[in-house]
Amino acid sequence: MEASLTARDRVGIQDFVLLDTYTSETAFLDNLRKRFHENLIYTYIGTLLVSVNPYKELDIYSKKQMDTYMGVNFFELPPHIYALADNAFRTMMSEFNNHFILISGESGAGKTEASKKILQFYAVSCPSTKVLNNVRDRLLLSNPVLEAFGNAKTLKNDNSSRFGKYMDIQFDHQGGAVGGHILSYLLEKSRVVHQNHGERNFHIFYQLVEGGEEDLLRWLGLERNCKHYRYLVQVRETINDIYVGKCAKVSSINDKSDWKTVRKALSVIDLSESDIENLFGIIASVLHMGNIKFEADARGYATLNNNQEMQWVFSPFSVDHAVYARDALAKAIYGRTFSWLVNKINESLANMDSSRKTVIGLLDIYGFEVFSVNSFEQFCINYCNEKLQQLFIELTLKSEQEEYEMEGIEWEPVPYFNNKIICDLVEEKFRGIISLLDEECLRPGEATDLTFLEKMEDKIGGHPHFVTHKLADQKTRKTLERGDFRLLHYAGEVTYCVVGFLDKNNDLLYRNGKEVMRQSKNAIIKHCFPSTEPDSKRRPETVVTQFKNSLVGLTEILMMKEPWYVRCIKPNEAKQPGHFDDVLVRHQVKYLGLMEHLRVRRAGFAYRRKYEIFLQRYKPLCPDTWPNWKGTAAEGVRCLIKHLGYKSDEYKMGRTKIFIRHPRTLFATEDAFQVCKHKLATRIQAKYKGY
Ligand code: AOV
Ligand code: MG
Repeated sequence: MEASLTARDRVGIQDFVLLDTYTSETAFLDNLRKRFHENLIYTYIGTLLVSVNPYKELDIYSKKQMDTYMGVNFFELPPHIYALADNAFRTMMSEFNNHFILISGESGAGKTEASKKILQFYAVSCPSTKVLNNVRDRLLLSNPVLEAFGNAKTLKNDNSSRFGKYMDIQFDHQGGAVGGHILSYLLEKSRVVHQNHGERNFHIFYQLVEGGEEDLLRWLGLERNCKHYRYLVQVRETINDIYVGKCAKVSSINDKSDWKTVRKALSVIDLSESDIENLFGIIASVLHMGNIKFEADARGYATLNNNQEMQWVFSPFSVDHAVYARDALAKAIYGRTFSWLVNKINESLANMDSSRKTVIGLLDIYGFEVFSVNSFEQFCINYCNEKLQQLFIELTLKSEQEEYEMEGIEWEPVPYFNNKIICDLVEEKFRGIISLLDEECLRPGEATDLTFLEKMEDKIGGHPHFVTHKLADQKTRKTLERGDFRLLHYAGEVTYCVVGFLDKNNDLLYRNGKEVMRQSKNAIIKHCFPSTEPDSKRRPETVVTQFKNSLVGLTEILMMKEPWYVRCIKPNEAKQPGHFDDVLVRHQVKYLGLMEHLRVRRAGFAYRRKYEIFLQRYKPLCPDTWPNWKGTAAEGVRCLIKHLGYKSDEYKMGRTKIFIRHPRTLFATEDAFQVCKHKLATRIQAKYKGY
C-alpha cells in the first residue's frame, strides 16, 4: 500500500488554492496534518504563508537554502518563509514601494522565530559591503538583547514576547540593508515584581545572576543564587527570614550561554562600557529593591528593618503601602530602562544616508493568550490581537471583496466574521471598556475595581460579546466569579479578573520615588527620570489609552505599505514535536479566518494592476502597443493580452484595472518582458557602437 502512495498523497498540496475540496475544513486540516508529519511546516494560500510550529530544529534554514530561494518565483519551490521574504524584497525593489510582513498567531505559535528567520534571510542575502556588514550585525544582534530584556518564560511559551515589536528594515537602491528602526509596544512591566506559578521574570535577571562574572557580581553585591531574590521566586513565604521560593526551571533555556551572547551583543549595538555597567547596575538594583523589607512601627507606619539593601525615604506609609510604592518604582525603573535600550538600539541602527530608501516592516507582537487567571495585561494583549485581526480583515477579506464590487467584477460574496464589533466594544468613545476604565481611574478614592465592573454591567451589559456573573444565565454563571468579566474574543472566550485593573491602568508612581531617582548617579536612571517631567499636576494618559493610541499609530504606519502575511499555528499545547492536535489546530484555522481567506483567494484574482501601469510596463511585448498606444489604456491592455494569448478564464477586465487569476500568468508575462528588455538593450548598445 505504502509504495503505491503518490507524492501528493504523502506530502499534501503546497498551496491550498489548488485543493480540490477547498471549501472543506476537514480537507484543509488533512492537508496541514499530512505536511506537518512530513516536516513540511509551510503551506501557501496564494501568497499568504501558513506555518505550523514544528517544536524541533529543522534543517531548512541553512545558507544553502537561502541561496536556493533567492530570486526564484514563489511557486517554483516548496513553500518557505524565505520565499515570502524574497518576494517582498523583490517587489519592493522593482516597484520602489514599502512593504510589511504581518506575523500573527497565538502565544507560542512561532511568530518571533518566523521574524528572526526573515531578518536572517535579509542579513545574509542582501548585497553587502563593509559598512553594510556593520548594520547587518546590529540588526541581527538587536534581537538577543531585546529578547533578554523583553521576553520571559510563561506557561504558554518558554520565550514569550512580553512586548510588541515593529521593526523597519531600510534598504537602499541597490537593495543593501542600510538601517533599521524599532518601535516597541507596551512592555508587561508587572512581571518585574510578580510572576504566576511556573513562570519567570524577564530572562536578563537570570542571565546576570547565573552567567555574570564573579567580579561583576561582587561589584553589584549579588549572590549567584536566583532563589535569594524575591522578585525571582514565585512563592513568597519566609521561614526564619529566608525565602523558600521556587524558581521556575526551564530546560530549553541556558541562561549562562545566553548571558555571553547578550554581553557581546551589547557592545556591537554601540553601548559604551559605562552604559553597560549602568545597565547591569539597574538590573541588580531592581533585584535588591525586591528584597527590601518593611516593618510596622508602634503607630503602624512602615520602617526599614535593618536593611542593607538601600536607603529608603518614604514618608508615613503603612507596610502594604510601602511595598506597593517599592514595587511601583521597580516597575517604572525597569520599564523606562527598556525604553532607553530600544532608543539606544535605534541610534545604532540609524541610517546616516539621507537618500531615498524603501523599507520592509516586520511586525511581531505578543500572541493571543488565555491563562486560568487573566488580568489587565492579557486584556491589553488580546485587545491588540483583535486590532491586528481587524487589520487583516480590512486588508484582505473586506477590501478585496469591495474592490471586485467597485470594479464591476462578477462576484459571489464570501461571508466572514468581522471582529469590528469586539474592537468597538473595547475602544469605542464614551461607552467602550477603555473609556469606562479611564473614567473610573479619574475618581481616586471613590472608584474601585468593583465599581468599574458595575459600570461595565450598566453601560455595556447587553453586548453579545460581554458577560459577567450578574448578567449570565444560570449555566454560565457557575463558570464566573463575582469579580470576573468575560469577553468573547474572535479567538475564543477569555475571563478576566477585574482585580488590579484600576491600579495597573493608573500606573502611579510616588513623587518621592521619582525625586530619589533624579538624584541618582547612574546616568541611565538620570536620563529616564528627567527633572522636566511633569509631576502629578497634569494627569498623564492612562496605560491603556497610551496603548490604544500607539496601536492607532501602528495601523497608520502599516496601512501605507503593501502587506504580506504569515499566519502561525500552534500544533499542541504541550510544546511537543510530532504531535498535531486536531481540535486545537481546527480552532485556530477557524478563528484566523483561513477558510474564508482561501475562498476569497480561490474565487478571486492573485494580481491586479491599473491599466495604465500594466500597459506602461508590458507594452514593448506587442507591436501594436509599442512604442506608443493611441487609444485608452484599457483598450491597449486588451490588445496586449490578446497578443500574449491570455485565456479568457485567466483574467477579467474591471473598470480601472486588469485582474489576473493566477500568478503564473503574470510571471510568464514578466519573464517575456525581461527577455524583451534585454534584447532592446542589446539592440541599443549595438546601434551606438556603430557610430
Ligand atoms: P511566539 O512568538 O508566537 O509566541 P515563538 O516564536 O517564541 O512563539 O515560538 C515558541 C517556540 O517554538 C520557540 O522558542 C521554538 O522552540 C519553537 N519554534 C517556533 N518556530 C519554530 C521553527 N520554525 N523551528 C523550530 N522551532 C520553532 V508569544 O511571543 O508567547 O505570542 O507572546
Ligand atoms: Mg513572540
